[in-house]
Amino acid sequence: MAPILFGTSASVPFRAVLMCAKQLGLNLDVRNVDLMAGEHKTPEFLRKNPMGTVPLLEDNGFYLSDSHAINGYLASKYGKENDPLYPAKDLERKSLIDHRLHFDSSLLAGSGILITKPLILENTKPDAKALERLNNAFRILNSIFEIEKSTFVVGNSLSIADFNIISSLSSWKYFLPCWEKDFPYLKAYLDKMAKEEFYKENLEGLSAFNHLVEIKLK
Ligand SMILES: N[C@@H](CCC(=O)N[C@@H](CS)C(=O)NCC(=O)O)C(=O)O
Repeated sequence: MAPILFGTSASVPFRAVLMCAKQLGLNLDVRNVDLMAGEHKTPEFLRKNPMGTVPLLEDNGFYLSDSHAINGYLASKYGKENDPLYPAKDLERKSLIDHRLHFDSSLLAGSGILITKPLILENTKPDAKALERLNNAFRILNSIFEIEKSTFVVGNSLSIADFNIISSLSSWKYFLPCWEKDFPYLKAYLDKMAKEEFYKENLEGLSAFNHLVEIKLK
C-alpha cells in the first residue's frame, strides 16, 4: 500500500515532500486537507498529528509529521542504500544535510511560516520585522553558497535538504522583491533546480500559493 500524504498543494513543506517522493520514484496516496476549512484541527486529525499541521505521513499505521522528518524517513526507508540523497554511512555529509534541514525548519521556513500563517489564516499582513527575519535567512543561505561554491545545498549532489530549501525559496521570495539582485547565488541555484524533473511537483502548488498570497495582500 502506498504511503498516504495528508496536506494541500499550496503548503510549502507539503511540496518539499512531493518533490522528495518524485525523486525517490515513490508513489504517494495524496489526501487533501483543507486548512481554510480547519480540517487540520478536527479531533480525528489531531489524534494522528497533535501538532495540527500538514504535511502528515501515514505509512502502514505509522504517523509522522514535519516535512524534514518525513523526507528523512522516506529516503531512509525507500531510497537506495548510501545514496548521497541522505547517506546513512557518510556521517559528515549526512550531518551537513541535517544542518540544512534544521536551518530551513528554524530560520528559512521558520521565518516564512511566521509571515504566511497569519496572512493566510488570520488576514494579518507581514510587518517590517517579519520581512527582515526572512531576508536575513535568505542572506545567510546565499553566503553559504558563496563560501562553499556548491551546486546544491550540500556539496555537488542532490540531497533531501534541497527539496525543503527549493520549496521555501521559490515560495517566500514573493515577499522579497529584490531577492534576485540581493542574492545572486540563490537565484542561480533556483534557476538550475527549476530545470530538474522533480521540480514539476512544485509547480501547481506554487502557483496556488502565489495566488493566495496575492489575494491576501490586497
Ligand atoms: N515544520 C513543519 C511546518 C508545518 C506547518 O506549519 N504547516 C502549515 C501549512 S504550510 C500548517 O499546517 N499550518 C496550520 C496551522 O499551523 O494551523 C513542516 O516542515 O512540516
